[in-house]
Amino acid sequence: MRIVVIGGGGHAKVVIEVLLAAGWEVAGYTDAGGRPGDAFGGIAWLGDDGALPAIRDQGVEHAIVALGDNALRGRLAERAAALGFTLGNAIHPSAQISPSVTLGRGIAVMAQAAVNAATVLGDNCIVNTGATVDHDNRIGKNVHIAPGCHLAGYVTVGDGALVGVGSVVGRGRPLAIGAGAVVGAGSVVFNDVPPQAMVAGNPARPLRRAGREG
Ligand code: JB2
Repeated sequence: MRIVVIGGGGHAKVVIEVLLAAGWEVAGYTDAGGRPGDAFGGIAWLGDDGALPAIRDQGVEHAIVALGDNALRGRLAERAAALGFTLGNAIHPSAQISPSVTLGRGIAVMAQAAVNAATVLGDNCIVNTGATVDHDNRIGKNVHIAPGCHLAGYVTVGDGALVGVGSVVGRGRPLAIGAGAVVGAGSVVFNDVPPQAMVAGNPARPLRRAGREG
């Protein structure tokens, strides 16, 4: 199946390699800052996002937004869907995903990640390299679970939240990270995090309010 990648930065490099490893045919990528002749791993820059309608007309049915910014990823995914693309999932072959997991669309699950029983992954979320998401989690839309995070069972992560690299979340009973919240790298989260809050440390404590877009 053919897919176009929206974004051409660091995250897109990883997504392109995951797609290729998973057997997708990558038609190319769009990027706001590309130049003619740009390519990564043999995958060519096709223009900025203004090229997407023509790419769709050429028969490319799938797209994935490969940008780390949660809010921008969500907006561009909506635009791609409005152009008639089906949002595809980039799941690395080494990722372990339980058969009872519910997957949305436009999701990236990177190498060595694990997602356990009865968890739900929302549209356009990222479960990054080596992260583990245990049973009965509810991961919202446009969430980023960064590399090396570990989420215990019954964790809810609201839309647009970022759980920073190497964080540990869970307390053996339900715990909620609110929409748009930011958990700083290396944090240990034992308590609920309010929407739009920014927390960090061990145990994680509030730093300040996050911006409107998390
Ligand atoms: O509207 C846009 C747009 N705005 C910026 N459409 C498209 N198609 N591309 C856009 N861009 C492009 O996103 C920029 O021109 C740039 O090439 C790219 C962002 O690249 P960067 O490497 O700065 O960020 P990233 O989102 O690919 O990766 C971040 O998030 C990842 C999860 C980095 O922090 C990574 O280190 C991280 N692993």
